[in-house]
Amino acid sequence: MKPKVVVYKRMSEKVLDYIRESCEVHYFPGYKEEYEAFLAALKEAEGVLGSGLKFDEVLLDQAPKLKVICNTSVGYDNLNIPLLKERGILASNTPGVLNDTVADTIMALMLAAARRITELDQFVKTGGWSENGFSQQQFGIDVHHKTLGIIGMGGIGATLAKRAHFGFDMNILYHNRSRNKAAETAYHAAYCTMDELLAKSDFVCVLTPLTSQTEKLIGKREFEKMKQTAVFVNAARGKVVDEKALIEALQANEVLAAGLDVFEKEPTDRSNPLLKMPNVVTLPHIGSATAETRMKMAQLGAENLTAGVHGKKLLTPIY
Ligand code: 8YV
Repeated sequence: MKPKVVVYKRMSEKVLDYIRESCEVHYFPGYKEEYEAFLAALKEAEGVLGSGLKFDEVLLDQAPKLKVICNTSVGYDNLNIPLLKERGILASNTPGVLNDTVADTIMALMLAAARRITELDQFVKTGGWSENGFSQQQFGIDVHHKTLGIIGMGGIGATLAKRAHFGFDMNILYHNRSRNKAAETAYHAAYCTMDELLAKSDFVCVLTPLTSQTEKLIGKREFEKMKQTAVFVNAARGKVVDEKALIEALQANEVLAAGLDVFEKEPTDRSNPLLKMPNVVTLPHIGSATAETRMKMAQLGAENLTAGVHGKKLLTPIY
């Protein structure tokens, strides 16, 4: 008999067929709408594949046969790792395969915010571009040759540093729990304290995972330390930033602009003041969302899943 697994995220038939070769797949791409059936399947499941669902004690109690939880994301703030370890449940994520795509997204946010791309796009589309051209008030700022501060120098951070260093002649500063010697050598990234990074960077990009240590890592104090001309980019998790402090910093012109792929509450409330600011470029948490990369993430997740339920070594285990 094939082991039962639950897939709770939309996946291509190709990936589902790969899993079906060795598992009985219970597929709930819209699990919230069919939660009862989803819970019933979870009761029998030995493996789970998807992203974002919070596996807390209550949910884990509903899944007594679970051997492995596979995230189709690099972040795993949805998982309570000590609890999973205690219960002997394995876990995997999808590092590496999304580095290039997320780094591309961050460059896009930096460029869009600095060069006012979305604002000027609206200007053209709403007929603001007249015979008089456009005003100097609408000029942006350069990205090239500026200083980029990266908070969290893991795989995505280093891939961003590569683009910024080689493609845009940027000077790279970084702050991280540990030194990233490879990025120091390859992209001349200079390790510095958080305060030094905040004070010297023209672009500040936060890329840390969300943990109890990084929650609200960037708040009032940090925004005050940044240059008034700084562009702030968050492609990590919304909760790494004190969103109220970001709003206040933008309102008080303590920073110039922001590029945000993530928010404290997702989807965002339409009442969120950030959505009304022309100097804030927003995306709906799509850092890794290209057809090619999401396919790679799903396939890697599927390979971890089948390995885990068949007692084999995970390809990209979290622990
Ligand atoms: C997604 C991400 O959240 O990998 C991550 O940590 O933030 C994104 O790629 C997404 O869950 C993919 O399904």
